[in-house]
Parts: sequence; structure tokens; C-alpha cells
Amino acid sequence: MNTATKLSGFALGLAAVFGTAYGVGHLAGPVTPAAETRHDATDAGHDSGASDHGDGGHAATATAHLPGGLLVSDRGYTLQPVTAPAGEFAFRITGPDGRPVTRYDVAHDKRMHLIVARRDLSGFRHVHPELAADGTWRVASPLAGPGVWRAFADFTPTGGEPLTLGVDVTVPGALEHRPLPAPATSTTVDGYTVTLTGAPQPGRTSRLTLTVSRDGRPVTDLQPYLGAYGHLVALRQGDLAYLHVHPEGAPGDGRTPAGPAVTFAAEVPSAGAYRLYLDFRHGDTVHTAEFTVLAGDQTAPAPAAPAPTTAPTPDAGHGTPGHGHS
Ligand SMILES: [Cu+2]
Repeated sequence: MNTATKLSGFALGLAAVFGTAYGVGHLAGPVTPAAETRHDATDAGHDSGASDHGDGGHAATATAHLPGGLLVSDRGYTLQPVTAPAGEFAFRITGPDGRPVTRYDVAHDKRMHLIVARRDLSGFRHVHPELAADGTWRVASPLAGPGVWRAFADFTPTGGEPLTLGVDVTVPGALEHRPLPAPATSTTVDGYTVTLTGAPQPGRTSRLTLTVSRDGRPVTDLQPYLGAYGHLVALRQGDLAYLHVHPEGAPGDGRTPAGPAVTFAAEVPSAGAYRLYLDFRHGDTVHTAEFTVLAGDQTAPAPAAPAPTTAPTPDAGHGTPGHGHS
């Protein structure tokens, strides 16, 4: 993470180019028509009037089955990046009345969780923006380097249901292709070793246990982070469907130890490759351990690596920074 932090100064000058972000917005666009197409197909046998499509509740029904994060606009709420000074990331959520939402419920200790990852699943960050009175959320930009990023806003509008909206944001610069790391049951981050037991199964709940050790010794004094001893996000390769995974037990409940194991109940919507990101807090620092896991049919062909991207020759003036993802 240090490298990522170091990089942010470089990246942030480039980050807030939302004109470009809207340029790639069409990447997210097909999701909505696809959902509607499915919906139309379902309705084909019914005598449903075209006027149904103007009905907000109707649209909610159509998208309720989708995993989070695939839509930039859902149930009347829309994620809108706004132009921000260099080094800052800012956005608004507009509500069914078209105005910026200013009232949110606290969930997992915060009113807003902003998660970002590049489209190739590298560079994951989970940050907590500050809300201004006009409904604008601002945070030091977590977009650590060039690439096409997916930004997820995970929130609960007061009076509404929990929602995760997603939008693509481009940070210009030399692209570096990063293949998805191979599936593994152990990883290291910041001197910690984290092991994973259990495997997600499509369509049903599976227990995933992550166990943290350091220098060969179990870590038994994990610190609460967001109301738990760990916070797990899973992103599906291919479309970055966003899954928020809930831990079993809570600090102070008299039965949940502060490590070394943290157990989650996870349900993935389909077979395929997922990247898991475990945030845990120890030594007053939040660390992120990442794993690739395969759900379902293990004989499925490994994700094909795209043809190498042509990366411009590193500019002598700027150099090509290393990339902080592990
Ligand atoms: Cu959060």
C-alpha cells in the first residue's frame, strides 16, 4: 500500500478528469438496456402497457435480482462524479427527486463507503468520503495510477434501501496490463500472512475463513474496523459485480475472538473468478489482503489473458511508476 500511497501524488494530478470518465461511461451503459431487455422478455406474454416503464417501482423490480455495483443509476438514485481539484475525488448521489441526497443512514460505521478497483481488479482501495452540506462527497483520491477504474458507492439513503452504484472513471496514462493473479489460499501483505479456507459456491451461502498470522504467530489482537474484525469485498472478474460479504460475529459480543480467524458468510451469484479483498486492522493500520478464488465449476478454462496492451515507451521526464497493487 505504501507504493500506492506514494503514487497517488502522481496519479492525482491526472485523476479528476471526469470529462474522460463520462467518455467511458458507455462501458456501464449496456447493463441498463440488458436488464430492461430481460424484463421486456419476461413481460412479453403480458399485456403490460408501455407506460409501465416510466414507473420507478417497476424499474426496481427489474433490477432487484442484480448484484450490486453494476448500475450507475438504480431505484431512482444516481451516482454522479463531479469535477474536483487535483488530488481529490468527489461525487454526488442524486435521489428520485433529481436533487443531491444529503441524508444517509450509518451502515458498517459509516454513511458512505467508496470502493475503487481498476477494471483488471488491481489497485483496490476502500475509503470514507466526507459529506458537504450540498450533498457532495469528497475524499483524497484513491485512484492510484493510470487505468480504467470502477468506483462503487455503497450507502443507504435515509428512508431507502441499501444500494451500491458503480461508475467508470479513467485516469489517463500508460496502461500496464496486469493479469489476474492465480487462485491461491495464502497471501502476504505488509508482513502478515493471510490464509483462506472455504470456497464460494454459486447460489448458496458458503463460509469463508481468513486467518491472519505474522512472523509465524497467529494474530489474536485484531482491532475492530467498521464494526468488525474484518471487512470483505468480492468483485467478479468480467463485470466487477460487487459483493459485500458480512462477517460472523462482532467485537464485544462475548463470543467473537479478535483473531486469528475471521469468518464470513458469502454467496456469489455465478460460477467464475472473483477477487476477494479483506480489510483488517492491526497496529492501528488497515491492511488489505487479496485473493483470487474460483466459484463453481473448477474445470472452467482459466481467464484468458488479453493480448498485451501496447504501452507507450516510458516518458523520460516522468518515468513509469511502479504499481502498488500486490
Ligand atoms: Cu467502508
